[in-house]
Amino acid sequence: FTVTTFGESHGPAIGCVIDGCPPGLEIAPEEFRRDLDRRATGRTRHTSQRQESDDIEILSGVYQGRTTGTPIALVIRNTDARSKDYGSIAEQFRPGHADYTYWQKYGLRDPRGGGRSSARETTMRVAAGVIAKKWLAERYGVTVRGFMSQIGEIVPNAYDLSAVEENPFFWPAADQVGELETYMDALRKSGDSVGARVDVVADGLPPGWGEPIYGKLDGDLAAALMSINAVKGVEIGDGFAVVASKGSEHRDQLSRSGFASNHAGGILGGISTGQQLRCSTAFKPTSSLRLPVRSVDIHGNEVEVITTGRHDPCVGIRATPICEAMVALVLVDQALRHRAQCGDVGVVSPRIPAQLELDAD
Ligand code: EPS
Repeated sequence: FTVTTFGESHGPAIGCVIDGCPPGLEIAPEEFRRDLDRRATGRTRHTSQRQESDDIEILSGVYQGRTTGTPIALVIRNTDARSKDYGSIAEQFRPGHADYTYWQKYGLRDPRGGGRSSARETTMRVAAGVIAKKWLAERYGVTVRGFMSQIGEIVPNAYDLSAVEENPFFWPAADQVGELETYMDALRKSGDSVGARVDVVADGLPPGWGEPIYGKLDGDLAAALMSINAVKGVEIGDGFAVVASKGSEHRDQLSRSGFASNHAGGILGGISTGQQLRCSTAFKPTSSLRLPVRSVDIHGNEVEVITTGRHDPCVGIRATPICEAMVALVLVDQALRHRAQCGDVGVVSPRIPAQLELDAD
């Protein structure tokens, strides 16, 4: 199950090709709507105000509403690019932006909307993720859900997943939404940006997905999540907190009724345990700011850069569906690989209880 995307933020269209999708999955263009809207710009005042309808066209791989097993090509036309916004910085490097490395690597770049390095690229990851999520749910009953777990210094005071879709931040604590709105309004007015953390949990995984050494489930998740623009860190389970923990605390004890805790995040030795999968992704603050900053241009002159136009004060606000999509894509791939090698032995194991549950005590 491989996905490649194509297109630039201000080109005529963006798209993706999904190779290796199992045949027979029912999929219709309208099924992409919900997740594409969750990720899109211009839906609330807390994100970039670019207005794209993000209507998907299915070009191939689906016949009479069902996947055929051949490559699925999806495309979305860009309709609201304003390339003049980039006129003044076309030859300048925004500090903290891929402008600099694209130029150093290729010696040329499409500066309009950041071209390929724009968050617009993530639209097609989300579209591919819609197919992955649907297959996981239908074939294995696996659900993949995300939420924002930090914005700046603010952390949730509760983890209520039913609150997540009821606010523009994917925040799991309803009573903090007002505080977040005030924080984001002040940040936007100041012209600055802030980072964020997004968690994803996947439930219903059988034990056995993932390869023991090369192609570890956690390795694939880290690579997939790290490949999202603006990501600077990925954690699995307790993540970097393991550094300060003792082995006697970290080990997840087993009993006849399952694991007593889940510090490992549902993965041991690169293979799913059958517990909830937990991962966390850190997004840096957006680098396109209207606050002036020192830099150089492509000719080596020192310049002051001011970015105008429409930008996200916190790109992490739109990242929850993107992280969900990347996790779902990895899980589909690992499910297919596991099935190819072992059949569905991980679903109904002949050796141990199939689905270990957290001990109710
Ligand atoms: C982006 C800048 C803005 C965002 C864009 C990401 O685009 P523009 O400069 O064209 O107004 O709106 O995000 C999207 C269009 C999207 O769909 O995610 C940037 O600098 O990365």
